[in-house]
This record gives sequence, C-alpha cells and structure tokens, in this order.
Amino acid sequence: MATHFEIDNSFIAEQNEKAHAWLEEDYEHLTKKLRRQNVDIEDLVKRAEAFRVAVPSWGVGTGGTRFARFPGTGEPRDIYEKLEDCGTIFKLVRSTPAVSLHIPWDKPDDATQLRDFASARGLSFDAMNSNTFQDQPGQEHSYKFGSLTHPDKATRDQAVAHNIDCIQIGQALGSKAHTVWIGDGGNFPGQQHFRRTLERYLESMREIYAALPNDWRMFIEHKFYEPAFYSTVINDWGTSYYCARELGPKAFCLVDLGHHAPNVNIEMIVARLIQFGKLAGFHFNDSKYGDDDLDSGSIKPFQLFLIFNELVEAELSHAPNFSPAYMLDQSHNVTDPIESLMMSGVELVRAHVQAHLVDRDALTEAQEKCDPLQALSILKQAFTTDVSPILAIARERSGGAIDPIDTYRASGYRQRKAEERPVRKGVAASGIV
Ligand code: RM4
Ligand code: MN
Ligand code: MN
Repeated sequence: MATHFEIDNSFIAEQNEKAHAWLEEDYEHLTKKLRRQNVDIEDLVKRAEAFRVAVPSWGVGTGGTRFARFPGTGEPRDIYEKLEDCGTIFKLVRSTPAVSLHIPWDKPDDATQLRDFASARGLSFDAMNSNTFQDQPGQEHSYKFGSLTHPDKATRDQAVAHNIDCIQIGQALGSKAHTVWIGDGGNFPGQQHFRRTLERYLESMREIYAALPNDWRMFIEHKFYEPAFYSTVINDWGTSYYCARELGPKAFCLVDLGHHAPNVNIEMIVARLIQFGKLAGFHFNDSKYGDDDLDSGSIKPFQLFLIFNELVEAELSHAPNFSPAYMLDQSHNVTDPIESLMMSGVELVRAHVQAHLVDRDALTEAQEKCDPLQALSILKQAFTTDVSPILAIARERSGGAIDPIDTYRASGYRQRKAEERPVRKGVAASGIV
C-alpha cells in the first residue's frame, strides 16, 4: 500500500507546546476551585482518559439530505481510507479507538488485511451494522416494502442471511456486537398489520440471535419514523425492550438520541433501560426536530449531560448488566466530518466528566428532603463547570492534541487527502445520501 500522509506525533507535540502554558494556568485555577468542592481533579483526568466512544465508518464521508449531497474534498473512497480518517481522529482526541462498520458499505474483501490495517493505527472494531434499508446491486428480493418483516418469506430469509453474514464478518474483525436497525414500516394507515409485522420481526430476529456467538451481544435500535412516515415496526424503546426480552439475555436496546420525538425525556428512557438491565448503548448525535444526525452536544448539551448523569450514577452504583457501548452516529453535511467527529468525541467526554462532578450524596439528600430547587442547583453546578482544562490535559497526557481542531487544520491533512484521493469517476463514498 502506498504511503499516505499522516499527522506526525512530533507535529502534535509542537502544536501542544504553543498552548501548554495557558493550559497549565487554567488547570491550576480549576484544581483550586474543585478542591474547595472536595473534588480531586486528577481523578477526573483519569476518568477523561479512560472514556471511549466508537466512530461510525459512515460518518467520515459527507452526508446529505434527501435533496442533495455536496461532497467535500479528499473524501474517503473506500473502507481503508475511512479507517485512515478514523485513525487521524483517534490520534488527535484519543477517546475514539474503535470504529463501527456498516455492511455492505464497508464489506472487506479480506477481513484479516482490514483488521491488520486497523490495528496498525491502534483501531479496533465495535458493533457491526446491517443494512436492509436499501437494495444492493444484484439483490434478488427488494426491501422496498420491508426486510425482516416483509410479507414474503423469501425476502425475510434474504434479510436474515445478510445479518448473519454481518456477524460472520464481524467475527473475523474482532467485533463483539451486532446492531440491527430496520427501515421497515408503513407510510399510510392500513398499509401494515401492526401485530403481524412485529411477529414476523421476532421470528426473523430469533434466527439471527441463534447465529450470535456466545460472547456477542445483539443491539436493537428503535426509531419512531423515517424512512416510513406513518408507522415503524420497532418504533420506541418499549417495543425494543419487549423484543430484547423475548429474544434472550444477549439482546439489548440501543438508544439513538435522534430517534425520538422532540422533547421526549431520553434520560428517563436511559434510566429505565438501566433498571431493567437492557441498555445496549448509544448512537450519539443531536437533533432539533427528528433524526437530524447533528453533532453531539450542538443543540441540547444539557440533555446530553442529564443522560450522562444517569450513566455515571449507574456506573458508580454498580448497576447489574450495565456495560453500555458508546458510538457516534452523525451525518455531516456542511462541516468537515473529521472536525465534527472530533468535536463530538470531546463533547461526550465533557458530559461524562461533568456528570462525575455531581455531588451524589447532596443530590440524594435533596431528593429525600423533597427539595427540588436544591436538586436542580446541584446538577447545574456540575453542568456549568468548565471542565475544558481537564479534557485538554487528558488528551495531552495520552499523546493527543490540546486543541484537536486547530492542530488538524494546521496540519493540512484535508488538503493532502484531496491530492491523494482524486474523485474516481462513478465511485461515490457509500453512505447516507
Ligand atoms: C439510521 C440509524 C442507523 C444508521 C443509519 C445509517 O437512521 O440511525 O443506526 O446506521 O441511519
Ligand atoms: Mn443510529
Ligand atoms: Mn438515525
């Protein structure tokens, strides 16, 4: 494989040198401030360093709307180039060592070669994602009217086989989870028999579940609309929870933040799934209206914090069956995807660290004493603390960039990729259009 441009560790160190003095100053100030609250800043730095979130392979390409896609320059043209970009993100922010693949968009010709390519960049593979929401060239049965729940058994079988194929590819790559999101649903009242489609879903999923290796988990992803605009088969967390229970102990419910109606109390859904021992993990993104796939923390940062508040509480209280997988699932239409993913990675660590700042004993006391104002102000105190110096120190100590976006821009990475990756006629980056 030809040598491709990479950001050098020495370049990162050089850039860090410029920002180091002010960072030390801010860190010192925050250390003192937190000490007054009896908080050990070093403990928070360790938590920031340990935080992990997977990057979606499809997120490094430019997304699009249903009207158009405006491709960016130097876009990755295949899975290897996608991994190069994921490796760059990881190098700079350090919290993103895993990649979540979408099959067949990322189907490898040689899984061992792909695995080696990834591990040479410190990357591993998180959950696999099947794709039965679009037809692939040469496919025998169409998914236009559904996949795992299609009325025609042969179409369902084809969709089941595709999911099993994903698991097998994932095994070769070292993945340990399989995410199933289907686009099945109806656009019009009467189009689908609600109970029958759910029965078919379960029947298909039981076959996929049976093919799951023992040390794997299956993630069920719900979504209340789109591409179906009237009804979807796995429309909400209740349906997802029912299916996960029906399927067995290896099945869990995945929460994609954008898959709920506006104003739904997602943190409470998270708490419920934790309580029932069925939280799979997340597809993090942000939204104003629907499945907008905007950058994490860009629209409702307080909601993100409240979700992490539940997660940290579960972690500290050792909730049983609690081992959430964190993944980003965003579509970048007007930004450089690498920058957006880096920023989102940072925002998640921020919310995680802020949630660790919540004074849990004081919160419990306020709850027991029926003091809502005090309870809210405890949360607000954590949420309004600027933990940026903690995040920057954590990145620097683990070899990343104090300012990932500045460093990325200064490196000229995108320009270099534009030269290395001329648009191949007829080859578009596969992904959401
Ligand atoms: C869906 C869902 C899936 C993602 C696809 C591309 O809305 O969020 O997780 O894989 O989009
Ligand atoms: Mn998703
Ligand atoms: Mn989505």
